Amino acid sequence: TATPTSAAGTRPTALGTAPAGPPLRIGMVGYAFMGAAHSQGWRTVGHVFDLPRTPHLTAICGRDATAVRAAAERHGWAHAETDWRALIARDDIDLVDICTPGDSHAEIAVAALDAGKHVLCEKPLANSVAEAEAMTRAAERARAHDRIAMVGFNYRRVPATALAHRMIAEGRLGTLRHVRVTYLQDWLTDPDFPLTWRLRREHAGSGSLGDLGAHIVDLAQYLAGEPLAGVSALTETFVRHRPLPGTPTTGLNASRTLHTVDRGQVTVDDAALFTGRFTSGALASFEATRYATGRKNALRIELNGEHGSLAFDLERLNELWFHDGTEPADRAGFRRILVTEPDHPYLDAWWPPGHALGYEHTFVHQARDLVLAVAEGRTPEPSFADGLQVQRVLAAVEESAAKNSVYTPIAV
Ligand code: SOE
Repeated sequence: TATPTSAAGTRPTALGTAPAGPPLRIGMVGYAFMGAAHSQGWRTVGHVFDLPRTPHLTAICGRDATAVRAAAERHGWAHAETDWRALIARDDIDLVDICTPGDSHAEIAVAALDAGKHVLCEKPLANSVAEAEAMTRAAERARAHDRIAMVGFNYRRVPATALAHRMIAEGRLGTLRHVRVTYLQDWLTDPDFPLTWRLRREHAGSGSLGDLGAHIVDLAQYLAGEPLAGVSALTETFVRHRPLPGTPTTGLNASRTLHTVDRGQVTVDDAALFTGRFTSGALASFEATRYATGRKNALRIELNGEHGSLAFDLERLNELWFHDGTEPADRAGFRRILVTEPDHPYLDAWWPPGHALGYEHTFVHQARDLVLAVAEGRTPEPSFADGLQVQRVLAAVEESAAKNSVYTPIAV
């Protein structure tokens, strides 16, 4: 699948030509939603950005031989494997990209790092703090051999959130007071949605908390530039039993044809709400749910500082809203920055000014940042240590929710 190189050592790209660097041979484990998204990132990145190394889609791995061959064909991978250990053992793989459910992250990542591969691992880093600690120790061991590990919090790679990060680092907000974050989806509102792996603790670790909460904890800490010092939480599972995925039982509609009449127990949270305090004393609130009817992928964050505020909504991801509180009061107010210009993060490589990007570009940017870190031999961000810290926040949320310790019931 190597891109043809001309005699002059350049290759055609979407936007012109780019030098062909030495290959960075990728092996991916998993081929469902995230596998497809990461494949798109690896396939595209060398055609858009000038990179010191050129990603090659060398091999993709999954347990179902027919399905993984189809995925290889569809996404442009040269080889298909059915055993991740065989993938790691290949000497034509430099970097292992883990796109499986959380229950296999630790085993695959530790084995890959110990075998001398670089690793990219989907979020959340693991299903428990203990697993994340083992992964972080493996990343530290690998660092001694110039191998690096990154966790895939792709929402850091939206140009608008990267611009927010730059503006906050420049001090445009001053001392931070509030961070308000929600991640709202609605794909579980149907009580007959089947009991897939995301609803089972043994596979997913937790529910909305790990799936969506991990993203907003990472983004909030990344933008605030500091970690959370403590949390107080409530979690809830609204629908406790759901149809088991299995033999077709009814032909009522396409979404129900794969369910059985038997129901199984949902063993994760459906929603998580928590408040938190950053180490500086800034206060934060978080909400992660799959029951926000009508909200599809609404990751919203607002930060208020002593000199200004920033606001972002993933459903309008080319926009960043900024209130500059140092402007004269008679003209100050939130204004929209259209984050589509060559001066904005990542955008000098894309289209002419004013041309919008989307969700899938975050995976291209993630691949770019990782290739640069590999070539420069530096620990990428977010590192496994960053992923571990998020895992600790998730564990604290579960602990607080289980204890109900600071939740004060109100008499009715
Ligand atoms: C499903 O809730 C999901 O696909 C998450 O797993 C992703 O991490 C998020 O980016 C979009 O929603």
